[in-house]
Amino acid sequence: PTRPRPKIILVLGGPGSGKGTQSLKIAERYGFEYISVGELLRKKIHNTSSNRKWSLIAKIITTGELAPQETTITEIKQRLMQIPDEEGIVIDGFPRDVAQALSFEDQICTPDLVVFLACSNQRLKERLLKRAEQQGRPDDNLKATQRRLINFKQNAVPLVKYFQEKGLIITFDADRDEEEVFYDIRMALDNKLF
Ligand code: UP5
Ligand code: MG
Repeated sequence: PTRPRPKIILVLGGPGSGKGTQSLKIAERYGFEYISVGELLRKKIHNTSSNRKWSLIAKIITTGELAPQETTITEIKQRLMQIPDEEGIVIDGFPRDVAQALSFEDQICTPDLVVFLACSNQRLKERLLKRAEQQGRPDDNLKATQRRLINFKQNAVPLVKYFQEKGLIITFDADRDEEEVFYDIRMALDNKLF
């Protein structure tokens, strides 16, 4: 018999909402593959030197704006093709808006579940500031952070509504402690996916 296709879980939320943190926990708990789309783009930039297209994308991301949709989807597709037979795949930080959600469904598939990490602006800022001190991603500067927050605010409501209408999204209060958030995610996933 052919294997069923892997379960696809999208993890969405503002910058600093804990997408990476919670996605990794999901991947570990359920033995799923993990893809961070931001990381995918940053790695590509790092490994592609003196290429006009990717230097431009590097600039876009450093200012906190979104990379071109088709480029992002192409990268996701390529990454998905490298993944062997998996039970599930957690995709962190994609789609960023409704247009991207439509393209994802068109070109890849309809997700099985969307996890939305709802976080107050104050918390998002605090966490990004703290991480900037520890690691310092190129887009963790003040200006880019503001841009990321604004873009997120603009796109989040229609995006959440889009997945809500499809009955695919679950919202979690992500202002809380990492473990508390994950406990609720785990309960929801056990219930919805298995
Ligand atoms: N932390 C996490 N959870 C916590 C909790 N519950 N309590 C206290 N602290 C908590 O967490 C952020 C920090 O907070 C960490 O220090 C963590 O320990 C702590 P993290 O899990 O890293 O949050 P995350 O939501 O992943 O934050 P991130 O900054 O990665 O979100 P962004 O959405 O900004 O980053 P991403 O990598 O997804 O995208 C970066 C850029 O890439 C975008 O701005 C865009 O330019 C580009 N991009 C696209 O163009 N298209 C895409 O599809 C994707 C990305
Ligand atoms: Mg992240």
